[in-house]
Amino acid sequence: MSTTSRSTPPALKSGTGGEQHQIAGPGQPMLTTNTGMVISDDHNSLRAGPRGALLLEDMVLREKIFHFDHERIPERVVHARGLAAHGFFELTDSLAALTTAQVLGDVGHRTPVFVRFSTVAGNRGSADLARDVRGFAVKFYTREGNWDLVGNNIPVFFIQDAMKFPDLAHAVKEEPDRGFPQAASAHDTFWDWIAMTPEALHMVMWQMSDRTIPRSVRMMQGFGVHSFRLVNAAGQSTFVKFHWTPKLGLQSVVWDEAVKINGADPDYHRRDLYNAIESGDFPEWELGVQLFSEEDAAGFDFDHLDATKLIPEEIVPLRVIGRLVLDRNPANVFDETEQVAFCTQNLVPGLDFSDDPLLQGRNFSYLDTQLSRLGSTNFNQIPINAPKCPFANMQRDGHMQMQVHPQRVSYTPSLLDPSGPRESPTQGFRSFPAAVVGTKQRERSATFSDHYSQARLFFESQSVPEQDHIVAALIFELSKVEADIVRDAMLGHLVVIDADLGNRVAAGLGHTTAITPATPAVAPRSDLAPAPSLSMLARGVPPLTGRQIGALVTDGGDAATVTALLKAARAAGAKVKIVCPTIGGVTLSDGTRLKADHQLAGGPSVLFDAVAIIAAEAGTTALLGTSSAVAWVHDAFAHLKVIGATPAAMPLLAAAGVCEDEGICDLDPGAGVFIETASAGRIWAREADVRPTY
Ligand code: HDE
Repeated sequence: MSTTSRSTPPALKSGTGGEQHQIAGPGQPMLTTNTGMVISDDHNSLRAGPRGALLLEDMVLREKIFHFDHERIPERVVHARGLAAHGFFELTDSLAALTTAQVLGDVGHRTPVFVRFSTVAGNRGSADLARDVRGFAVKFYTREGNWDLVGNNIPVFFIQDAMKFPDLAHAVKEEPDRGFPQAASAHDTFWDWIAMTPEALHMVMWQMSDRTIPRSVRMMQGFGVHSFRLVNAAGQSTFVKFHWTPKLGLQSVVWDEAVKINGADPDYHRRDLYNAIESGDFPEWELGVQLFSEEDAAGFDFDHLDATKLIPEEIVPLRVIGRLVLDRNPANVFDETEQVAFCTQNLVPGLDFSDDPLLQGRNFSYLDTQLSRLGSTNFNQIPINAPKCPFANMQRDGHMQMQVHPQRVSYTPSLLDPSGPRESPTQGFRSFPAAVVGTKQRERSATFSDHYSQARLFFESQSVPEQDHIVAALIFELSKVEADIVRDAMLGHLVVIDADLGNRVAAGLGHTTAITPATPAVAPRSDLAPAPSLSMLARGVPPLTGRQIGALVTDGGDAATVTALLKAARAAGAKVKIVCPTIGGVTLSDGTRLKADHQLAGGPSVLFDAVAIIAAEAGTTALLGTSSAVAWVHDAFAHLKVIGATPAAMPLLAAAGVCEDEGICDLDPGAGVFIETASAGRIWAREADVRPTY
C-alpha cells in the first residue's frame, strides 16, 4: 500500500499505555492486513486482560511478525554489498554496420539502464572502502530485451576457467574456521591460493594498485572484461571489448585514508553516489569499444579468450560510441538494488558470446544463483528485472507467479490457438555460426600459459607513486599473512614479475633470506612497450568537479575568507562542507552565523579531497588542545592533500607536523590559489616525507 502526503496531519489519540496513535482521517488510506482487513490498533497485541498473556488468535500480530521474520533474503555469494542507480544509455556513434542490435545502432536513442556497483568479498554490511575489486553491472532495458553487461572496474580477472571460481571465492572470503577477516584479502587463505595460482598474478597487480580503493564509484572505469561478438545483418562477426570511462576522471584514495574512511563513514561510496544524484550532479561515463577481427586476434601476443589478459588501448584504440548517465536513485534499496538479478546470458540479437571459458561458465552461474537468492524461477517478473519491451512465452506457474495467464493453450505448436506467441527466425536471436572442432578434453590451451608478461606490463606502465603504492599494498597484505611458506612463495612470483618489485616488497617485509624465483610455464616477455593507458595518473589530472572540500571553521573565523572559499569552490564545481567544533556552527568575524555540516569528530579530514582551516586565534588555541583537530590536519597532510589555512591557524598546522610544500596555501589573500592548487590533485612529491618507500 502506498502512502500519500497529506496537508493536515492525522488526528492523534493517546493509547492506554501513553503511546500516540495516529488515526486515519477522511480520504486517507487505512492501515490493513495483506488481505485488506482494516486494522483498528497497530500498537497493542490481543491479550487476556491488560496484564495477561498474548492470544495466538491475534492474526494481526502474527501476520506482521511473520512478514518481518522473512524480510531478509540470502545475500549474494559474492558482490553482496552493492549500491545502484537508474539512468540511461545514449548512443552517439552507430555500430549499425557491425551489429543488428538497436541499442548499438540507433544514434540518439536513450535506453533505460539500472547500474549496480559492488565490492566482491565483503558481506552485505561490510564497509565501502575495503581493498577490493568493484563490480560494475549494467542492465540495459533495450527494445529487444534486457542486455546485462556484468563487468568490473578492472579489465582482467583472476582466473581462466570458471571451474576455479568457487576456490577463489572461498580463499578470499572470511576464513571459515574463525569467521574473519571480512571484506579483506589480507589473510593467509587468499595469498595461499594466489601463491598456487599464477594465472591470478596479473589481476593481483591491479588489485594491489589504487584501483581497488576508488574515491567514488563515479570516478572509476568499468570493463566488460571478456571479448564478445557483434554480429551484423550479413551474419559477419567482429570481436568487441567494452570500456566505461568516467567523465570525472580516475581517482582513488590512499590506503591509510581508506582504512580511516571505513571507520568514519562505512557508507562512504553509497552516500557519495546518492548525494551526487540527489543534488543533480549526475555521474556520467563514456562507453568505448575495442573492435577487432579474428585475424587481428591471431596477431596478438596473447589469447583474447583468456580473461587474465587485456588488449592495451595502445594496440586497439577505444572508439567512443555512447554515454551512460545515472540520474535517479532507487526508490527502495531492497526492491531494486537487492532484487536486481544480472545474468551474463542476457544478450540481445546482434551480440554474442565469445568462447572465453570464464564467460561460458558465468552464463550458467548467474541464472542458477538467482534461484537460491530470489527463491523462484519467476525472478524476472520482479519489476527491476522485467524487460520494458513486450515479452511472451509458454513458461507457466512456479513459486510466486505474479501473472494471470487466461489462455487455454500454454504450449506450441497449436491449432487451437494459432495467434499465440511464436518464434521469429528473422528477428530472433541467432548464435554466430562459429565452426567448432576438437576433441573432448579437460585441458587449457597453450596460448593461456603466460602468466607474468602482462603482470609486468601493468607494473612497469605505472607512474612512480602508483608503483610505490603497489609495493606498499603488497607489504601490507603479506605482513598480515602468518605462514612464512606462503609469503616466500609470493616473493618468488613477484621477482619473476619484476625483480625490483620483488626486492622492494622483500625489503618492506624485512625478508633477509634469498628468494627462490617461481618457475613460469613460459618465459615472461620483457620487450612489451609500457602502456600509459594502464596508469591512472598518466591519464591526466581529474577535475575538481564532484569533489569535496572540508573547511574547519572556528568562532571568529574570517567571514570574507569563508565567502571567497565558497565562491571559488562553486566555480570549480566542488562542494564545501563546513566542520565546526560543535554542530551548532560558529559566529564569524562579521557576526554572521555559519551552519555546520559536521561536528569535528564526526567530520574527519579523510572525508574530503582538500581542506581549509579558517580559524581565529582563540579558536586555534582551543583546537590545539583537541586531538581530533590535530589529527584532522595531520591526516590531511599525510594523505597528500592540499591544505589552505588562514594565518591565525598556522600554530595548528605546526602542531600537526605540517611542513611547507607547494600544497600548503595561505588563505589570506583569498581562496583562488588554494582552489587552483587543489584542482591539480594530491601532492605526490610529499609522499616520501610522510611514509617510508621501499
Ligand atoms: Fe561474477 N558472480 N562470477 N564475475 N559477478 C556473481 O551472481 C561468477 C566474474 C560480477 O551487482 C554472482 O547474481 C562466476 C567476472 C559482478 O548483482 C555469481 C565467475 C566478472 C557481480 C557470480 C565470475 C564478474 C557478480 C553472485 C567465474 C567481471 C555482481 C550473485 C566464471 C567481468 C552483479 C549474482 C550484481 C556476481 C559468479 C567471474 C562480475 C555467483 C562463476 C570475470 C559485477 O553468479
